[in-house]
Amino acid sequence: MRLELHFGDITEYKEDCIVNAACTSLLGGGGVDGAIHNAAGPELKEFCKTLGGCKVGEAKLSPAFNLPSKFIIHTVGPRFLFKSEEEIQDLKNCYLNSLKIAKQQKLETLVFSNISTGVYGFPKDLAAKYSFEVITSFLMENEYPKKVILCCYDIENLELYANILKNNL
Ligand code: AR6
Repeated sequence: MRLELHFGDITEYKEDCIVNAACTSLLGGGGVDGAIHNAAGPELKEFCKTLGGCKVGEAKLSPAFNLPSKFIIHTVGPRFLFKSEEEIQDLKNCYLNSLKIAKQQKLETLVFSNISTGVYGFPKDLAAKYSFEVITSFLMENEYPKKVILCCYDIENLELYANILKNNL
């Protein structure tokens, strides 16, 4: 199985790379971003200052410093404001661009947080559906990453993905 569903804290994973739901400055914030910056330590913020920010839908790589994983991909999800096609495409691009970095870097395992489904208010059911579509089609066409873990931190996301997996795998 190249796709796994987990319930847990992404900062505790010891894998090649975790994916952060960041903000455009890449300098930290609340939610999973705050948890990752806290656990990685102040060096992460210093490194991120050199990255020149990140646009919505794009993704950038950093070391993971004090975290057990090796790398962090920071991607900036869309706010769900206008329920527009552009916002949906931006969310898909977060997943796609993170997967492309994992492929370029030959990362074995990539652990995704549920991008945009917290502070940014993207409906969890839609985010689960679109992320599942992007991840499964990428895995079918590419050797790397070898494995993707969907790391849920709330029961609603866990149940939504569990239903999708049950119906599609
Ligand atoms: N491990 C795994 N998932 C987590 C963790 C954790 N430790 N903590 C929260 N989540 P959010 P967004 C889940 O708000 O909606 C920040 O301030 C959480 O349950 O972290 O993309 C940034 O700086 C939710 O499902 O990210 C941005 O300004 C998911 O992470 C803004 O929030 C995403 O929720 C980004 O908002």
